[in-house]
Amino acid sequence: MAGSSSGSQAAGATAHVDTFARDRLPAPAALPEFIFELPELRFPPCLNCAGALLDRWVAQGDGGRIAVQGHGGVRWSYAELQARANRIARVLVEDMGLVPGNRVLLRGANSPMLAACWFAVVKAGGIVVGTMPLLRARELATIVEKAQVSHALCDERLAEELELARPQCPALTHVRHFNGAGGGEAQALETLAAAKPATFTNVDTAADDICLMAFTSGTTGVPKAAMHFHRDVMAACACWPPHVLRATADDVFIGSPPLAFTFGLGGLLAFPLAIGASTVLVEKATPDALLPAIAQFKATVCFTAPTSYRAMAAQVAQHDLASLRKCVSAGEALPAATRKLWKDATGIEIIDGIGSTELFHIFISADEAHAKPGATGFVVPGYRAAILDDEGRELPQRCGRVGRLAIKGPTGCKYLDDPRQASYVRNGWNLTGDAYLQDADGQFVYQARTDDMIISGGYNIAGPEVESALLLHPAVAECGVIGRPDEARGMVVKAFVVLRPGHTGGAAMVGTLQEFVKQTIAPYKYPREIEFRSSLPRTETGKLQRFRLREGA
Ligand code: 3UK
Repeated sequence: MAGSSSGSQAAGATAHVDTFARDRLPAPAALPEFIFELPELRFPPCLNCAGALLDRWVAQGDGGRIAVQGHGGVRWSYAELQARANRIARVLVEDMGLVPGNRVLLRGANSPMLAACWFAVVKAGGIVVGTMPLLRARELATIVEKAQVSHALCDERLAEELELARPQCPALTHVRHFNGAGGGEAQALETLAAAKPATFTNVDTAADDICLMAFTSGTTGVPKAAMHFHRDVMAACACWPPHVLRATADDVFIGSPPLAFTFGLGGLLAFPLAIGASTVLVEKATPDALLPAIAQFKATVCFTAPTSYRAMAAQVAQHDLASLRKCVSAGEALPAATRKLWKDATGIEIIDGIGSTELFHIFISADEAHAKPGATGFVVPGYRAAILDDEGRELPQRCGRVGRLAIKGPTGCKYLDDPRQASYVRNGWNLTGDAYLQDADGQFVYQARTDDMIISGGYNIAGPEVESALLLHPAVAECGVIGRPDEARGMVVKAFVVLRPGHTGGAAMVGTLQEFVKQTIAPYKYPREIEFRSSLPRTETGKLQRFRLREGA
């Protein structure tokens, strides 16, 4: 299947001495079909993405350009970032005994030092296992066990939970801390690194050697590890960024998603460095921290989630955002009301895009000129998209019927030893778990997660559409809509609403909001129940946890 019209990739010899990850790739028949139609996607057999993202700039004489900035006045050029990564790579290999293919857990909030550690692991042929800063010992232990992590580089300030996990983690034998308070800790990574030469010869990995494992819990259940090759990182850099984002080497990237989340790894590390631009890595990027950081660093390109744009829109006036020119939203559907709030506040049309951990980054998106409120956009060059019916057949293009979104491209789902590979990949397609339609203009319009569709009184109702309607009401700050099981109707539409300051919940507000929804979308979709909350359950990446709302209902 793969190969014929779509081209294939010449295979290089693996550099992995430790073949744990390679041995646990899905069987060939369980892999998605890969397509490499764009000429930029012909990769050499041997490829280390750290060389392509970082070393190449120094080699071509651009080592003096600023690569990464952070709080505390950190401003590293490409040459400085390279020197730091090289020294840490030496610590990994010479002091910590790393061999190519070993898994290295990285634990830290976004920071320049975390970026240096990421490159160090990749240069040394290791496999980065990123972890979200808020994870607890139990979750860390699950990851270490599943990925058989042998090494960890951990921010000193987040060391406690990792130490608590260690008794359950016999595989984890080498741990070093970084970003310490500056005390005389003898084993600090910075101290060890400072004693090393600033040179390192990258391990000559095959383009299809694995360079990272991204853990995804989805909304429930045991975490899955989506594995990506060196070539996948470069493929992502060659598709959405040049065709949709179109940033330049003079841009300064900033945003909130952690580097452990592929949305953040692409948007805040790989994409800026692939074009010789600079990135700002700040540890705290909540809406009230991100706005002043944009002003301070004169950032030009921002990556964050829809709820963050919504919260920031209200505070824009207090900050100088004159530098900002491009804003990217992903992780959840972007409600039309949020797009408008941000545009009214800043003049900037948000670039929405749907991506996934399994596909590494964005595969459907629209640039500013093609942004259509309520739609995600067009398939990104390099990818193909289809909408499948319940039998797995492709619906006619632009027919407007709702089905399952299916994607193929140069990247795709490769879970580490996981039976759920068979649910994400069917007949060569990656099934993202989203219900979508394609409208007459060719734009893909998000409906809901397939398991979040509400079927009430025989109607299919997409919770996010009801949420979008509620968000148009000035009293609504945030909301989440689910189906609550009901004897008579199968399910009833139930909304959980967080009100803006100055508004109070109660029967009158319930009636107002219900009437408002009936006036905005088809009346049968209105929420029969509304419950007021002070906040909604969200993941660390900003996704609404509808399953927790369902449990509560
Ligand atoms: C949902 C969206 C509507 C959708 C991600 C950009 O979110 C990312 O990865 P995850 O694995 O989740 C994937 C799922 O999230 N989703 C994401 N973006 C949108 N739904 N509109 C959107 N714009 O359900 C998808 O299947 O956490 C996003 C880049 C890299 C990523 N990993």
